[in-house]
Amino acid sequence: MTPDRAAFAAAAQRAGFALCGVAQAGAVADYPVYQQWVSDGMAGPMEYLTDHRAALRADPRSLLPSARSVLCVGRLYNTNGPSGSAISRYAWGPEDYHDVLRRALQGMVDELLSAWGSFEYRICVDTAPVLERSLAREAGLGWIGRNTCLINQPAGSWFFLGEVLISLKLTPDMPPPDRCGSCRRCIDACPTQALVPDGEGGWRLDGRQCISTWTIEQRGVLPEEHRAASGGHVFGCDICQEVCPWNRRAPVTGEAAFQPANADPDPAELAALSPEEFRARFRKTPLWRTKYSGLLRNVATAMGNARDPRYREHLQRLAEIEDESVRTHAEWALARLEEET
Ligand code: B12
Ligand code: SF4
Ligand code: SF4
Repeated sequence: MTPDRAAFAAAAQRAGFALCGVAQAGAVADYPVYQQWVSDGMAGPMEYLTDHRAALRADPRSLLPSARSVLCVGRLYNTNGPSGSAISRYAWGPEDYHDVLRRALQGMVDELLSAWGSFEYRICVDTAPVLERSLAREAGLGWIGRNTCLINQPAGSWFFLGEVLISLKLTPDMPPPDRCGSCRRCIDACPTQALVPDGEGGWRLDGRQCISTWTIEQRGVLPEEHRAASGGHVFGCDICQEVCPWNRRAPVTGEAAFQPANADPDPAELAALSPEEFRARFRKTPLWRTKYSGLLRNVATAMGNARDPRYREHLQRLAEIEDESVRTHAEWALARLEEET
């Protein structure tokens, strides 16, 4: 059977993807944007973006030489949790989205294999060296906002992206128009001025300045100015999406994996976790990425920035922990408490 888009759309919907579209597998038009971003040093500590894998992003066929199309999907993760949480919305659920999307994409592929007959494929979710937002834009899933997120007109931007590179040719979709208009809310709201002009009238995210990089990606002791600028953020940052008007009426998902289990944790409770408790609670969630010491380091920073004397005893305990980053941040936080009390 010839591969038809309707069968893909139906399979994507059955697999729980609210958004889907097709991009051609070929040279990615935005790759020069990526190259410029990397050569300007904006990847900061994220070496996986700058090492030998950087060049693979130029064309998805570097991952699957037989690829002719890219099936792009988006999965909603928005729920009715609190805004301004110390934990980013994408990490509230009891399960890691990589596992959820991969499983669902495999289900979708299995369905398409029986409909279309055999084809070669490769599933990608986040970690593969592909320019997911660019491909999704080409596949018509949304436009790139000034906050650099992919935004869909009815769905907003609270969704994950995934792709299946396949060896079959499908008719590609068209990118939608940019609907940021004259809005600048994300740029004005970013507490660290991480959204910077690209010199050509557009905007890009300087990864060295983003709270999300510091609290999720960067290991070890953070520079003092980054500690103070991280505010109450313990894992990631959502500010430039929370202020986006396109997220005002963003749909919510009922998917169990993304329900807000960790939306509003008590910092004192997090600070008191043993390594075993951390493992039991977060092993299957995105928070696992920081590991135990990374989470405690971030909790210590947030406690220092809260300048709440009730955190003193917790910080004193963290200042005794063997890991250098936790100790250093806890000592810094204790000094910060003294500044106010
Ligand atoms: C590295 C990374 C980060 C870094 C850097 C983010 C960044 N903006 O570059 C950090 C740690 C900061 C980060 C943060 C977040 N991330 Co992230 N991240 C990635 C990752 C692994 C690579 C992104 C990358 O290549 N960055 C380099 C820049 C240059 O690329 P880019 O932002 O994708 O931009 C491309 C296009 O947008 C386009 N483009 C951008 N600007 C312009 C301008 C013009 C004029 C043109 C023509 C094109 C263009 O070209 C670029 C190159 O292809 C992707 C997964 C993947 N494999 O793609 C997830 C991904 C982008 N992240 C995601 C998410 C959910 C987040 C967070 C919300 C998590 C959080 N709460 O902390 C935040 C959002 C912060 C933000 N405003 O972007 C989702 C985004 C979903 C969406 N709707 O957009 C992705 C796709 C993961 C996924 N599979 O769902 N992330
Ligand atoms: S995630 Fe936060 S720190 Fe990063 S660009 Fe957006 S508002 Fe700024
Ligand atoms: S806040 Fe405004 S400028 Fe920023 S991404 Fe949303 S619509 Fe675009």
